[in-house]
Amino acid sequence: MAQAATKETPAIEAERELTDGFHLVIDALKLNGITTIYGVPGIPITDFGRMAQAAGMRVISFRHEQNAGNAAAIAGFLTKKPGICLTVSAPGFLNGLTALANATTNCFPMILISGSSEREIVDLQQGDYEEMDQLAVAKPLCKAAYRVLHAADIGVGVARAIRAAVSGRPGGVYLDLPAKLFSQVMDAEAGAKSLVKVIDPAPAQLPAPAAVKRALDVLKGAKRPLIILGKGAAYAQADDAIRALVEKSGIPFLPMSMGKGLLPDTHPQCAGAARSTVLKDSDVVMLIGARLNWLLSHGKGKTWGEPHSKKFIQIDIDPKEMDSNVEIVAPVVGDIGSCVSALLEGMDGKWPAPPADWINAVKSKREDNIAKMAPRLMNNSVPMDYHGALGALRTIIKERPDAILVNEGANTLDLARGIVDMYQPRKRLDVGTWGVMGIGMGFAIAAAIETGKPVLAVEGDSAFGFSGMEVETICRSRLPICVVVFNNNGIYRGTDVNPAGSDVATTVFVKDARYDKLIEAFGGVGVNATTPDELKRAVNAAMDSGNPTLINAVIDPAAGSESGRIGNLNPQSVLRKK
Ligand SMILES: Cc1ncc(C[n+]2csc(CCOP(=O)(O)OP(=O)(O)O)c2C)c(N)n1
Ligand SMILES: [Mg+2]
Repeated sequence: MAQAATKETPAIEAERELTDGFHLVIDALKLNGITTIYGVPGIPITDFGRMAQAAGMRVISFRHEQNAGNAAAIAGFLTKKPGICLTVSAPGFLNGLTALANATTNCFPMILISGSSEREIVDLQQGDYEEMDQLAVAKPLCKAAYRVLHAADIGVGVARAIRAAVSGRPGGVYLDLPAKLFSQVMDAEAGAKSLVKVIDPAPAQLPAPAAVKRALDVLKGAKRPLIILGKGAAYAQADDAIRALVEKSGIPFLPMSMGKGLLPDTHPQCAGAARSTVLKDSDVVMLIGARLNWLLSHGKGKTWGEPHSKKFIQIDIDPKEMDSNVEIVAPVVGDIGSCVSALLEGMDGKWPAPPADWINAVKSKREDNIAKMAPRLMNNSVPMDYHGALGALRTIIKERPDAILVNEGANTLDLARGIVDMYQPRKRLDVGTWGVMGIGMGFAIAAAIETGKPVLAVEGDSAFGFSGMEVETICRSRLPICVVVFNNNGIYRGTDVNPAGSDVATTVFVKDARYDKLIEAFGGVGVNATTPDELKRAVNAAMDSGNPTLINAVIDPAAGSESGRIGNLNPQSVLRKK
């Protein structure tokens, strides 16, 4: 081999010793174990995508950057490594930015890498192709934003982006790579040396022993304790320790939407079906990776019973989270795995069980509510209502607990959250902190790619529309994704009428649309399901075959309610009531 090499011309040898920006970015990502990119090609990153594929990376092209960004974000949530979204300049960047901001809000680690136009021209606003000062635009919307101008800085730039995304509270990072950077050339050996393999990108952050003791003292004094598990707890991948803590304490737990499945929803301590009772009547609440934001009514008001009647313990990696809405009497700051382990260690052998009257009160409320719901879930009405259709899907997830459930919509979201029990951690992926529509197909695609598990995406017909074109991406990549569109002819309901003019009402879509036909255009399987039995059969067939499938589930247009379960957040006009 060495001999053959010496026979080559000096020109080729010289070329061999050079590298460039394209290759350095690819090498930097690969060196850090990043193997998948979600994006949309175009100037100046088309060749970058090609070269990344040639270098053995998985590069999945989407039909819109927002969906690629959502895919990257949820890849980050599922793997604890930053998901990568790759876009072109200005418009592509902006399309990806919504996903980056959403990832930051939800504490998902991702890196949006966008090509950008010539700095000299952008800075003088001389009108370059897709001119925009992307770094300035991104900054307020993400956790950190960096620009790399020199090939020799690519290693450090990528390292900083990775660290910023996953350390402490995870979030979105923007990495601006100007077009010129990609073709910049440097000596290959110096280039290789300039790369940084990030050591310990998300260092453990241990809680102070005094904070752990304080929390345990408060918990021990509780008469009606409650544990709330947020999606931060799911992200932590400290599943065994969390389960051990909950079970050793004997305390009822309430999972937030994406915290569902950390312990099964059918666990005897699960208070999911007694939510309003436990929030109102508990006296000590321990939050694990859950924030006291709007989803928990900010920790105050009617939902929480008597004012100031509660003590909060909060486990969070971000010290600024403490006291953000109400006083936290026992803050435990650190990474969730370390905090939960420290709490477990601090619970001595005979930790007292919570008072029996509290446990029994929660249990009887839960059983009442479950019994009340049961007949509704078995109804076979045609057209289907949400309960009948979700009753069928609930059985499917029970039988296939390792499938991933993606869920968005209003009624479709809120009712599925309550009805479909989850059994394993990180299996429920949904609209998160913002209640954003449009995550569906991006989340489903990345979930299938990152985990290799089958995915069931339960989508309101409106919600589906935000990312529906990605069924082509699903078919192209032959992903085991079954999309069920809950088709009630519109947003919340399909029955609104415009009182004036000829345009249809703002919440209403084409009546009796056949979403199943969309996927057939790309070679997927389309099914129209009008009964719970048909729906169940079609989903089971999709999950067994692994074929990309879209089921149009015909739902009674009158079945839903305004904004699902959060209609109270709508401002009201006094004039409207005239
Ligand atoms: C990006 C974004 N745009 C708009 C909304 C407002 N919104 C909330 S739910 C929803 C759609 C609800 O309809 P659908 O998905 O059909 O669910 P349904 O209640 O009909 O089951 C919309 C548009 C949002 N949450 N996010
Ligand atoms: Mg709808």
